[in-house]
Order: sequence, then C-alpha cells, then structure tokens
Amino acid sequence: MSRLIVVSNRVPLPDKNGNPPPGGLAIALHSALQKHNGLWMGWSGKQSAETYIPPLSSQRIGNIEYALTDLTKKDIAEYYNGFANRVLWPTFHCRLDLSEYARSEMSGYYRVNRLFADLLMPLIEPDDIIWVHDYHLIPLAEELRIRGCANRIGFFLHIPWPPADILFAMPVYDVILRGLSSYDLVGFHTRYDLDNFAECLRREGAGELLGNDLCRAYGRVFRCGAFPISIDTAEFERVAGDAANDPLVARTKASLGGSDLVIGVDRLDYSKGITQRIDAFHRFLQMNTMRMGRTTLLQVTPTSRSNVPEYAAMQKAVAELAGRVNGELGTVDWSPVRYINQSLGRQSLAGLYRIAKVGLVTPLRDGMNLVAKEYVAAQRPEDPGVLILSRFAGAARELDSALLVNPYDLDSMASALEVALSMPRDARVERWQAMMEKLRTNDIFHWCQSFLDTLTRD
Ligand code: ADQ
Repeated sequence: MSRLIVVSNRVPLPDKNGNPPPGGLAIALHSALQKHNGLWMGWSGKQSAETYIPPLSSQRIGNIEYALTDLTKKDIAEYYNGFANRVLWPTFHCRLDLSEYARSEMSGYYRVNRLFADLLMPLIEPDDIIWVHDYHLIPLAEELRIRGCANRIGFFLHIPWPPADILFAMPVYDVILRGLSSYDLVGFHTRYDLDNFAECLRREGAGELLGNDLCRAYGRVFRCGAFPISIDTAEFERVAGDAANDPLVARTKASLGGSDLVIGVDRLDYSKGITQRIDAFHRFLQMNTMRMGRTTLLQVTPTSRSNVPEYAAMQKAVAELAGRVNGELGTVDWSPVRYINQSLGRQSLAGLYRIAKVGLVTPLRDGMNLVAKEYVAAQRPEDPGVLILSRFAGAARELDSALLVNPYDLDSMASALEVALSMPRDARVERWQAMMEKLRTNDIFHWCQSFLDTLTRD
C-alpha cells in the first residue's frame, strides 16, 4: 500500500519517547501510519488569534508526520461546539430534542472543512490513500474533490447512523447525505447503521445498495461496509492481569470490605444513559433489600464538552441524582453510589473492571462502546464478572452473550443486576468465553486492516 494519510478532528500525539497515547484506536492507527510512512492531520486543539490562522505546524516523530492547524474562536464555537456537537451528535444519537440548529453554525462547519481541504491539498501525493474519521469531517472528501483530488478516500463514522425519519428532521440533512457519496468507502460500526444509511438514500430517491458492498448514490458508485471497531484485546488482558498491585485498585478493593462492586465507566454524555443507570440501581436496591450495604455502584465519569450547555446541565443532574440516592439509601458506613469525575490510567481502569462483579454498560444509543469490550477483556478467565449491555450499543451485535437490556426499562435493568450478581460461575465462564473468542479475533488491528484492505481493493 502507498502512503497513508489519516485526517481526524483531534490528533493523539505521541509522548516525547514516541509512544502513542493509551487507547486502542490511537495505537492501531499509529501502527498503520508507521508502516506506511504516514501523515496525520487535524486540529491542534488550540485557539488561534481572532481571525488569522497560521500555516500548518508540522513535526515528524518516527515514520509519521503530524500536521496540525489551530482554529479561531469563531471556528471552534461554530464548527466544534456548534454544528458537530449540538446538531450532528444529538441527531445521530436520536436526540432531536437536544439538537440546536443555527445557520451560522452550519456555515462554520463547512468553513472549517474547506480550511482542512485547503491545508491538506498541497500535502497530497498522487498515490496517497486518505482515511477521514468521524462526523466532524463528513464534507471533507467533497471539498477535496472540488480541488481536484482523485485519490482513494475512505470515511469511518464512529457514531451511529440514524433512521431516516430522524435524519430528515435535521435541516440540511441532504447536503450531509450527499457529502458521503464523494468517498470511495464509507464505513459504519454495524449493519444496522449501514441499513439506516441505505434507507435514507432510498427514501430520498438518491441511491441504493447494489450488493457486493457497493452503493450507487448521487451519480457515484462507492463501497459501504460494517467494520465493528474493537480494542487491543491482548494488551488489555495483559494490563488487567498485572493490575492487582495497582495502588488505586488495591485501595478500592480494601474499601469495599467484601461488598460487590458494579462498575460504570463513561464520558459524561447524555447518550450514555447515566441517570437511567443510577435510577435502575436505586430500584434494584429497593427490590432486593438484602443487597443493601453489600453492593456498590462505582460510576467513573470524566467530564467532556463542558462548553456545550447540555453537558454542563447534565453534570449537575447526575451529581444531584447520585447525592439523592446516597442520602436516601446510604448508611454511615456505606454509600450505594460512588460517583467521580476523573480520568483514570489504563492499569487502574483495567484493575477496577477486573474486581467488579458486574460491568453496567447501558447507553441509550452508542456507535459501538469500547467500555463493554474492555470490561470483558479485563476479566479473570476462571471467575469472570458479568456484562450487562444495552441493546442500543453497537457492541451488542457481537457481545450477544452479555445480559442484554433495554436502558429505558428500569425494571428490566434492576432485574438483570440481580441475575448477574447471583449467576453461577459456570454460566459466567460460558458467557465470557463466547464473548472473548470474538474479541480475540476481531481486535482493533483487525478492524484497521480490514478497513484499509477494503479501501485499497480494486
Ligand atoms: P466514546 O463515546 O468516547 O467513543 P467509548 O467507545 O465507550 O465511547 O470509548 C470511551 C473510551 O474512553 C474507552 O476506551 C474508555 O476506557 C475511555 N474512558 C472512559 N472513561 C474513562 C475514565 N474515567 N478514565 C479513563 N478512560 C476512560 C466514540 C463513540 C463510540 C465508539 C468509539 C470508537 O461514541 O460509540 O465506540 O467512538 O469508535
């Protein structure tokens, strides 16, 4: 394969020793870029002076060149906090009630995509393969084509693709839909997302799937496919195995004094169903009073996108709810919910997954959900915990040996918690093995390679 160019909103730069930041996606893309003398372009995360954008800042680390651009305050407000995170994110997660469309933000979104195309164009060589990531950059291929780019360009959507009636409620949905037809490969996490995309094209009278992964839309033929993203399974298993002596894990275990741990780990985001989860845990305790004082929900939730008003409101709502449950059911020596807003290191995280009897992963809607996969990979093979997983996470398509629940149905989640905590070891091992087999085959490297193989296939 020729040189690979990856374009994403943010670029996970390696540390001063050249090691990529932890996290399967960053590691897999870095390894693909290393192999192909790659280039990774994106936003630096910095705000430039009011109107002036300096040229790309480039640095080479190992075999990889990183090309970063700053954005103006207006760009960040309109493109990132605006159209991407207040229109596309809620709409694609079926939260039309939270979608705040404004024309200025849409034009900011396109302005930044044009800026990316202008900055990237001079760096592209004829045989380069370009891989664009996620909802921030849907129009990029179209902008590159307008500038004469004839290279192979692939796109991967990390969030779900919504059903047609939801997409069509978004003003300018047609421009977004058409933008995808400029790619040579459009990848989704699951077949459901791909079917939703095809249904949008069909209802719009704009195109159809042709079979053999091919799609015809807006006068172009391109490939489409489902590529379920995954984790670095072997590495996660190894880290979890070494985590017993991690000080945070040891202290947490000691502080539980033998009571059962249920764990939830998510960015603070309304798509993750955190308030419904705490409500379900509350109901579980009310329904199973013998579990009072003997079960703790640890909810680890770093804040995210705090400049978007819905996220600030949510932070308040979750903290209040956790406080209310603790006030109502807690005792001097036991708090039912431990709620923290911190990011944890990989080893601590893996170790906490391992000591938790239940992984409670209940998003209202999620493209994939890597926490579910990490929880499974971190378990002790001879005595694994139980994964309770939302049907509306892309991960549920593969991890169907989890206890699958509807996150809108508090009673079913509460019942699943009791089933999980009282599940015999043989049943836990059987469910875990079935899931682990899939994770060992479909790890993040497999995901990366299969996307690139499909993109470069004739
Ligand atoms: P996210 O919405 O961020 O990703 P997810 O897939 O669960 O959701 O990934 C979160 C990652 O952050 C996991 O690797 C997790 O370990 C880490 N993380 C979360 N809380 C943490 C904490 N407190 N400390 C340390 N690490 C923490 C988007 C989509 C998903 C899709 C991914 C990848 O929304 O559906 O699975 O991209 O495509």
